[in-house]
Amino acid sequence: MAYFKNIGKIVYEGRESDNPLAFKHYNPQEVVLGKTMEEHLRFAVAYWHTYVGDGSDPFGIGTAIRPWDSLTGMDKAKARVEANFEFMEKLGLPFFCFHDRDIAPEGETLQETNANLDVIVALLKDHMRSTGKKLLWNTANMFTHPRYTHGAGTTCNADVYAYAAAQLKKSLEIGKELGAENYVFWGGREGYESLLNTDMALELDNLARLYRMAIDYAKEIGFDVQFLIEPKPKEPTKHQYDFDAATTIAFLRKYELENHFKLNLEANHATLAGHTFEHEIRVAAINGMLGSLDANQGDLLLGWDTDEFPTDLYATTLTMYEVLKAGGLGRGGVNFDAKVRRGSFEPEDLFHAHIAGMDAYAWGLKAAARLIEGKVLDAFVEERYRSFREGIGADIVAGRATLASLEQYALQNKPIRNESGRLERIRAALNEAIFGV
Ligand code: XUL
Ligand code: CO
Repeated sequence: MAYFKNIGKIVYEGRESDNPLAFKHYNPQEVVLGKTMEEHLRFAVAYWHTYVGDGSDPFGIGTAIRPWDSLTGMDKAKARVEANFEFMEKLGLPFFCFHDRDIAPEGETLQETNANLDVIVALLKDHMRSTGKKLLWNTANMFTHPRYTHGAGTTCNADVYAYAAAQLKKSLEIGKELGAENYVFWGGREGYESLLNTDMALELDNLARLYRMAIDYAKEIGFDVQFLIEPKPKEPTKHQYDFDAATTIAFLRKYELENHFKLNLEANHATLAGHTFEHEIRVAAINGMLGSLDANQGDLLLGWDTDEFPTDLYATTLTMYEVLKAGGLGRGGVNFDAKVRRGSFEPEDLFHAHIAGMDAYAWGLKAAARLIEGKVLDAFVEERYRSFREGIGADIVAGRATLASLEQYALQNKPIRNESGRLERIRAALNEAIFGV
C-alpha cells in the first residue's frame, strides 16, 4: 500500500528546475573529490521525527496529519515500517535510524515489549532485504518512560539501572539482527538537576560500567558495530554529562573506553553548548573520534533544541569542509535528526523538508570541495603558521625547545612583528566558494 500517494520518485533536475519536488543540488551519482555524493553523504531518515513525531509542543497537542493516523498499537507500528521504506525509496535515502520505542509500542511487561519488537524487527529485516536499505544506527530510548525520571545509566535506583541494561541488551541484539553500522548512546536523562541530591562520581562510574557491559555483550554476540556517543549540554536535564565533544572525550579517556567509541555530533547540540557544529567536528576529528552526524539546525534566538531541517548554506559548507578534511564519515552518515515545524503538518512537508536538507548538504559538499581544491583556507592557514616550520618554531614543534632556550631566543630577538589574520578577506573568499557563479 502507498502511504504517500501523491508524491512520486524525487529525482535530480538541477538548478534550472522549478519543480519543488526535485533535487536542485543532490545528484547522488555526481562525483565530488573522487567519491559520489551518495558515498560522501550517506543520508539517513530519523524514524522518531518523521513517522512518530506529531507536532505537539508544551502549549498544544499534535497537528501532524499522517496516513497512519487511524491505526493504533502494532497495526500503526507495521504501517510505519511500510511508510519508512516507501519514503526512503522515493527520496533515495540509503539509511534509517531509530530508537527501540519508535518502532514498536511498549507492552505491559518487558517480555511483551520485547515480543512487539521481535515482530517489527522481522518486518524491517524483510524490507531491508528486498530494498537494500540499511540501518545507519539504532539506540535505546531510556528517557521517555517515567521509570527513567532520575536517569538510566546514571539513575539513583539500581532496579532502574537493571531495566536499562535489559533494554540495552535487547537493542544490541536488534542492531546485530539488522546489521546496524553504528550503535548510538545519547544520554537522554544522563545528567542532573541539582548537586544537592546527586552523587556525581557514582553516577559517572555507573555510566562507564554500562558502556563496558555493552562492549562486552556486543563482542559476545559477534556484533561488529561502531559505538557512538552523542553529546548534548542540556535538555532534558539541566546539566547533561556528555556536555560536548571535549567533555565526552575526557570521560571516555578517564574510563579507558576511548578505543571503543566515536562521537555522533549534532548541529543543534553544538549550538546549545555555545559551539559551532564545525568546532565540534574539528575537536572529534583531531582526536580520531569523528563518527557520524545528526544534521539539523537550531535557532540562535532560542535556547532549546528546535531540531530544524538544515538549510543554512554557510553551516553546511563549513560542516562538509570539516568532514572532507577529516577524511570522511567512514561508517557514519548524515542523519536528519530534524522535524518539520508545527505549522508544516501535511505529509508532503516531510518531503520538502528532506529535499531542503539534502540539497543544502549537497550544496555544502560542492562548496567545501571548491574550498579544498582552491586551497582557499589551507593556503592561508599554512602561511599563517609558517614560523613553526623554521628556526625557533621548528625547534618548538620538534620538542627541542626548553624554557631556557626560548628565554635566550626572546632576550636577543628583534621587536616582535605580528601579521594580520585577514578574516574579512577570507570571509569574502568563502562567499565566493558558496555562491560564486
Ligand atoms: C535528542 C537527540 C536524540 C538522539 C538519539 O536531542 O538528538 O534524538 O539523536 O537518541
Ligand atoms: Co540527535
